[in-house]
Amino acid sequence: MSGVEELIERAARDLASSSYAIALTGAGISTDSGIPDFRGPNGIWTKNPEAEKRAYETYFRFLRDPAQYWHDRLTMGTSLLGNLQEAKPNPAHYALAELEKMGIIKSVLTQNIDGLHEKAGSQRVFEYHGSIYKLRCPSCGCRFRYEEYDLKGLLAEGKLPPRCRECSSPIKDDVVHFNEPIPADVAHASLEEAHRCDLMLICGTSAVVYPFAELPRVARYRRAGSRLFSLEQEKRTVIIEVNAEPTPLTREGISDYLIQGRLAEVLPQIVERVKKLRSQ
Ligand code: CNA
Repeated sequence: MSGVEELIERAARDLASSSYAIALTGAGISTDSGIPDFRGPNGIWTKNPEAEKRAYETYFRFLRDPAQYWHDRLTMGTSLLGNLQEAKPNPAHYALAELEKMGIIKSVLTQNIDGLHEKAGSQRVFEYHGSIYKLRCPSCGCRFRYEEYDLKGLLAEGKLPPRCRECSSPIKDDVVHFNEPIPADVAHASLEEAHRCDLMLICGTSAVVYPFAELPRVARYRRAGSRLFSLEQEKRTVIIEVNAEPTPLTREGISDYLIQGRLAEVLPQIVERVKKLRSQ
């Protein structure tokens, strides 16, 4: 067995014996669906650091002038990530959905905004940085589908910005931009999952964007006695990374081991091994 095969076997055994496994995912799980990541060797920020600097302004532009923000969104060019709506899940997304169906993975906490986990069949997904398919009210937290608003009509009638149907505040896209707080509901639910899990499978994230990158640390260093802590989970959380390259989690020893490879190849192999173990 090669080193990677041994680690795939180890991950399958760890998953099969876990009682509350969760997956954390980042842009790397969607590169095989044709969506570029940000910080991999061909990432958007790696190739265009100026675009990253501009992205730090986006949320402030919304706060300063929501009508102008929406005007620009509706009248200017395409997204940096291309046409995300066209993208299809790849074998890595399906593998996580299958592990959930098998009762092993209890939730997916994703930084991705592309909706591909749901398209692959994952049921319990927390979209930490929002979704391209939704709008959100920053004041009261309500979310709406894009179809519920006639944005082009509001633009034509000079009635931007769109307003929340519950509290009338200006609403924005659900995607969380730099400097924007993580919506309270997903922030709270994700923290709870990180406290609760006994296995964390971290897939395709450079683990440098906070507060998401805090979640593996929460799982590693959670303290006995926490309100969210049950006796059953007092053993050390197993933290597995699957990534094309080492990350700060690897280097700081937050993860127990790294399976270095392509997610669309590694995750389906893990699922196959889990199935074999279960049938023995
Ligand atoms: P990132 O910082 O771009 O890191 C991606 C990581 O995945 C890197 O370490 C890569 O080496 C690794 N990687 C890339 N492709 C593969 C692969 N096929 N197999 C294994 N590993 C791979 O992305 P993060 O998610 O860590 O950063 C968080 C940002 C990125 C969030 O705000 C996201 O919203 C944002 N983002 C999302 C998408 C999406 O929704 N698909 C795409 C690009 C960026």
